Amino acid sequence: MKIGMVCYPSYGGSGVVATELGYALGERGHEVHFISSSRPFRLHRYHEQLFFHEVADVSYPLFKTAPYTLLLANKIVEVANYVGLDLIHAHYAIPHSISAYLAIQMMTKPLPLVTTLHGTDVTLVGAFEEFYQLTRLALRVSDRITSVSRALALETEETFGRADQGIDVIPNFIDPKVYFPLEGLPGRCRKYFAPQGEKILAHISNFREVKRVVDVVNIFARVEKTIPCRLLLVGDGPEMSRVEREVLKLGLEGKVQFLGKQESVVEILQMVDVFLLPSGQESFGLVALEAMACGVPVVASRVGGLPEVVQHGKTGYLADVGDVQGMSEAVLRLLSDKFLYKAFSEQAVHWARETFPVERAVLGYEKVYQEVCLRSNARSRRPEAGK
Ligand code: GMT
Repeated sequence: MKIGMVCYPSYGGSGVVATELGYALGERGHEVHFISSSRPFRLHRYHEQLFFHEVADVSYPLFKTAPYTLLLANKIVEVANYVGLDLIHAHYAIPHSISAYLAIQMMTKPLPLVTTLHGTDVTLVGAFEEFYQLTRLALRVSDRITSVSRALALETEETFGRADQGIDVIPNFIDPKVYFPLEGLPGRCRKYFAPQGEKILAHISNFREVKRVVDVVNIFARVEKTIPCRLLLVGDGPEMSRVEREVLKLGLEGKVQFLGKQESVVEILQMVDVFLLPSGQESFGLVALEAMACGVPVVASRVGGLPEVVQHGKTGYLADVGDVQGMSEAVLRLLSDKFLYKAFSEQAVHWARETFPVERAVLGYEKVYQEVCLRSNARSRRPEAGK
């Protein structure tokens, strides 16, 4: 199949999922055409079945900002005509499914549209009154809707009503050939960050308010009073200044390291002891899965899709949003009992590999693609009414 993959290029789980799915589909012989404002950040390995089409950025005195949704729609039509796409797979309803829908209206042979919901498109953006009708339209005009967790599917149905065709849950996934623990070996840079053998806690995100990175710092502050440890903060975003101020306020500057945006996080995860994800909302929490696949237990909030990803009391611990005390106690429990820690670490790897393998997700998406294409072929063969 020739698939038009529309996604955000910037740091974030949805772009990672679209890109990794693209590589896996390429391996299975499909042709994948990424259409985005710039090259998705994980699309760096050459693959003969993968292509990238950049959406132009035009400036014109009348435009306050470039109308990206329209430019994207135009690009989708160009790519579809030129390469002969079989379908469009939009990651994120707003604006990608809307652009794809507009593009389809411009085509002589309309293509099927698959939309994957990643979370903030429904829980935050979609629920804003300003985007509500558009998100509803995106859901209605998609031939198939997939969601990355059961919680998100449910929330979508609660917010927008039940979609005619229902929502297929295809959980996010990992490739264990990429995400694996460094058995018995200390991570490469562990000595650099924790020279006295301190434990390492870590958090990776885009530092948006929803990630509650200030909670991460406060959890760390409580843990390090009892157990010598270091905190690695990976990523950047709007909350960065607030987080830096909190670190200074608590006098933790020698113990907290800011690593900024990193393209590959596996080397970091492989040297970490506990991963923290105290988000206020999380439809899945891909980075928690990546951490578990590297043998790192996760302490996270009991919210959204996280309980589907982290097994409370087996691969990590969950606590209520904002329960800094509960989360720090959970970290201390893990770090002060080496038998418990080993069991959690092994269970995390096993759970991540068995429950979220890339192969299962690719087969799930392939099935959805085949079904929408079959249905659309049947539709185009159907004689028009009255003829
Ligand atoms: O979490 C973010 O801020 C980024 C966002 C994205 O669009 O990349 O993540 C969402 O999609 C990821 C991939 O499906 C999920 O793992 C994240 O849980 C989800 N984020 C939220 O729901 C806040």
